[in-house]
Amino acid sequence: MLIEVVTLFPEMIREALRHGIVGRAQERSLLRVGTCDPRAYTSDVHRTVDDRPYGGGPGMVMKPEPLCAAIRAARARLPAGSLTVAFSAQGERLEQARVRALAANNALVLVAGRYEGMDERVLETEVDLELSIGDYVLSGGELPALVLIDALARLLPGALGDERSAQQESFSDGLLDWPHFTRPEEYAGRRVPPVLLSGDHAAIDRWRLKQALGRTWLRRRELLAGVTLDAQRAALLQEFLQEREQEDDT
Ligand code: 9D3
Repeated sequence: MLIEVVTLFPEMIREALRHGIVGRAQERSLLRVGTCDPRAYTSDVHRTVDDRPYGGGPGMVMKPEPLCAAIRAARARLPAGSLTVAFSAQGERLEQARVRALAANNALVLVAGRYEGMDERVLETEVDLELSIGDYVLSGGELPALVLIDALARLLPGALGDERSAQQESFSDGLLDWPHFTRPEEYAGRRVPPVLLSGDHAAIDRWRLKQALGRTWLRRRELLAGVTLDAQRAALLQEFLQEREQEDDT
């Protein structure tokens, strides 16, 4: 997958992507991320990329010409027809289903805004899709672009280095994770659930699925609307809730 990020802070993008799974995906050439800085497409001595908003008010707006030139230069480095995605607080909320859909593209231009935003005409003429990562105020689109790149990289075949993802997906897709434990067996006066030490893999799978269902019910009930609870899962959730009531009584 080829990605070009249009940004006034190219170092912020490059630095962040050196680490972990995304860094390894780039080393393995599963992913290549380039950057394109609108400041390189200015012609005035001050290399101006922003200007005051028409109509007045606080803050500055990204000027259309250098931003647009950078987007076009980024696009020219990629195969024809690449999708252009801009990050703004006005965009549609990014969710895993959208990440999966975007992972089907072999090239993307990601546009990270700064200041109060980009001139609306650039969004209208150059951008296919506007995305937000959630309802909180950030300083620009770089972290959102990095969030998308991270989520995309994990879906590239070979990026995780094992088949874990596919296996886990069929088992607990759409649910929260079960609790994880590692050594020591007792920590802070709390023991690891005995079933995890039993070596009974069927019982362990059953316990994990039960915990995943129970935690999803307790913490993110709305997620259960998106998964089908077959008879076995419904029974496991009932078991979880009954065990929890018994714990509350003791
Ligand atoms: C007048 C109010 N503005 C500042 C408080 C609104 C505003 C402008 C620019 C709010 C945020 C930003 C910069 N944010 C992004 O570029 C952004 C973002 C975000 O802030 N939250 C979640 N997702 C995204 S994607 C891009």
